[in-house]
Amino acid sequence: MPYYIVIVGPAGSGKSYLTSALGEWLEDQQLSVLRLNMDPAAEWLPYSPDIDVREYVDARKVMKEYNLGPNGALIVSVDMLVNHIDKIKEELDSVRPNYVIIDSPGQLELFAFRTSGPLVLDQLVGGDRVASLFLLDATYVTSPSIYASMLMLLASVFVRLKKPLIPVLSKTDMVSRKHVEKLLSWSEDPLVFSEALSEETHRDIQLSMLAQNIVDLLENLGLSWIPIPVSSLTGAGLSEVYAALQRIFSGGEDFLTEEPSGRL
Ligand SMILES: Nc1nc2c(ncn2[C@@H]2O[C@H](COP(=O)(O)OP(=O)(O)OP(=O)(O)O)[C@@H](O)[C@H]2O)c(=O)[nH]1
Ligand SMILES: [Mg+2]
Repeated sequence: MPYYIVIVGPAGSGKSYLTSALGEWLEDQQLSVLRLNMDPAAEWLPYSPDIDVREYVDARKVMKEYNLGPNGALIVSVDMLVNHIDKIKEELDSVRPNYVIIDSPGQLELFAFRTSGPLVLDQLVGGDRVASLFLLDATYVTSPSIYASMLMLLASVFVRLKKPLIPVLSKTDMVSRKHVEKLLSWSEDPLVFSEALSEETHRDIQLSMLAQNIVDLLENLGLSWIPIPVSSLTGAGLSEVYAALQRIFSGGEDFLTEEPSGRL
């Protein structure tokens, strides 16, 4: 059975580009990949999806038909997907790839925090092994407080999706090496993170304590919070992402899925 990789993250964080880059990387390792676009509102994708939910529900049509705004249309569209799950699953089962990469909808909160998003995902994955990649956009995480809020968002998404979750720092080719190193230093040492947060917030005691509280929360949830730096443009970090996925899927052993099939 395939392994499922669900790519989640805030709007514009690089989900679709990572779907594309990771898909190509896996195919380079002679693994077959099925790319599933789960965003009914996607206008353009940097890859050609093997399964596309827009063929079942198109948010643009829903918007016109029901006189809704973009967010309302996305909510209704994801709700409507529930009715098409059997067909989508049938499409999936007919291919039997090694990996299924699911590119999730742009509006994270409409997907993860409402009822139907996680429901659709659970029905798609069934009992197969699954891990999610949570994207932290390196161009966006520019201060300790943004980093803190992103880690809390990561915890919230984990609580909703209930899938093993790997934090990934996306778009690292767009920022300096120094910026990436600074970010990693916050991740690797709660004291450094705490000090940075304290400095940013002019020594606000409660906010300074937040760093340790967040680290404790993530630790208690069994989550790693040290992101893997990647670039979908250069391919940097993709092998580390693969290794982290393998650790989840197979307890560290690097083996193929049970029924390896040819390239798609
Ligand atoms: N330089 C660089 N740009 C990237 C990378 N990943 C994504 N981008 C750019 O970031 C923008 C958003 O990327 P997407 O992959 O569409 O992001 P997304 O999370 O799928 O966006 P939504 O689905 O709209 O929420 C695009 O303009 C990409 O060109 C990267 O690794 N490097
Ligand atoms: Mg996208």
